[in-house]
Amino acid sequence: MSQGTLYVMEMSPRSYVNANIVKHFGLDVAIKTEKDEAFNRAFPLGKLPAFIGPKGYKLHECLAISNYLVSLVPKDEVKGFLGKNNQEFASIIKYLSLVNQEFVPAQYQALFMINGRFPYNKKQVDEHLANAEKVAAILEARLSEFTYLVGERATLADFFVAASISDGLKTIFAKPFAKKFPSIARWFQTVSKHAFFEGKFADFVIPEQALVYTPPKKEKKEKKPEAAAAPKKEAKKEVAEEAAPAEAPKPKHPLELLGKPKAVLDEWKRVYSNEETRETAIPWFWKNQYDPEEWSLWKVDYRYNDELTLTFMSNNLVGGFFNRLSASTKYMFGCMVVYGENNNNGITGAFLVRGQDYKPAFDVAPDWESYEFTKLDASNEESKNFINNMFAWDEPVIVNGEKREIADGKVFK
Ligand SMILES: N[C@@H](CCC(=O)N[C@@H](CS)C(=O)NCC(=O)O)C(=O)O
Repeated sequence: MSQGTLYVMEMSPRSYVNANIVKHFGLDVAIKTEKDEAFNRAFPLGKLPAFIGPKGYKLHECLAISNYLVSLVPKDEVKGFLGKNNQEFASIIKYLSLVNQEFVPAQYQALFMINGRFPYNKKQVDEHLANAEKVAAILEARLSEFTYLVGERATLADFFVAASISDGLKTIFAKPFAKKFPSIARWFQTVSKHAFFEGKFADFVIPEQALVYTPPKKEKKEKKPEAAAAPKKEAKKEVAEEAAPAEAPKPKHPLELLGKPKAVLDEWKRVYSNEETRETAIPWFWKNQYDPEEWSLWKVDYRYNDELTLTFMSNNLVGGFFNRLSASTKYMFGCMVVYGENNNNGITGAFLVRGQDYKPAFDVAPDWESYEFTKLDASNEESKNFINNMFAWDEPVIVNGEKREIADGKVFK
């Protein structure tokens, strides 16, 4: 009889450590990477991993699940995975809890602010990094004297902690962290190569440089001529007046000056959303929407692809960019995709923009300069194919002559 179903988020260490327990010990547990109805019914919190066993037994919380999964392994096969006595067992729980509770949240909060997924706040990033390092210091103290965290052989504590720390090691910690905590670095090399991980970290390299926050390059705001001419002592009052939305005339988007185009964008956005992309929407676009007199086409590439790590994070970066572009929704349409795989991906896309210049449409987003803009000529077959492919994103994209699978994407509409 099946021992249950484990629901996981593939790229999350909390999840894949549990999945690897199932695989390593050959448990008869189904692994699901998609939430289904049974999951939604059983787990109102919706967090992964989660487990449903026979007779309606349900578990969430990765540490509880890993404990239960190991308990399913026959005694003679479990080989000290949870320690060889009560004290070792309790010490394993100590490290699991310490890292899950104190280290993992700090590490990801810092990482997500540094890579642009969350709004950046230097003070908070520094606090999170300091908190993560406090935990690292505890691990370092143990590992400077012993090969493993508990006892004399690798246990669940080593696997869980190594997996948890790996996302930070390859991004925000990197070599400077490895130098500061040399025993952790040495231990990570040993544990990550253990059969338990089935080669997951075979190509893992700790980068020389830690990922740092790259602030969006803001353009200097031009002063309004009237404001500049206003006498200084009036300044305070003026600011107060400007801040009152009812009285301040809303500045017009520069593209408003171009007047109404013949083909309104909303119509195209409706067709794109409702019709089959290749069969109907794309032919409609070329026939009814694209008029080179009124619109231009742009290839948009992220400039710092080599800093991207996980594909879902790259896609979130695109999402953030699109949010910041919202003031230009009326004047453009586009799709951006993430191609490649974790730790080797890039962002590219195609946009239709009102007018002949990309800048007035894009510079509403403070991070527009993180992207490169290349004008596309629709009479060129290759450019046209690229645009079609970005709108449909159903085929690999060619990057530097190489076919790259599209992992994810977003539509700006
Ligand atoms: N306290 C839970 C936390 C689980 C958790 O935060 N899971 C994340 C992935 S690492 C998740 O499911 N996030 C998706 C969501 O919040 O919807 C545990 O230790 O297992």
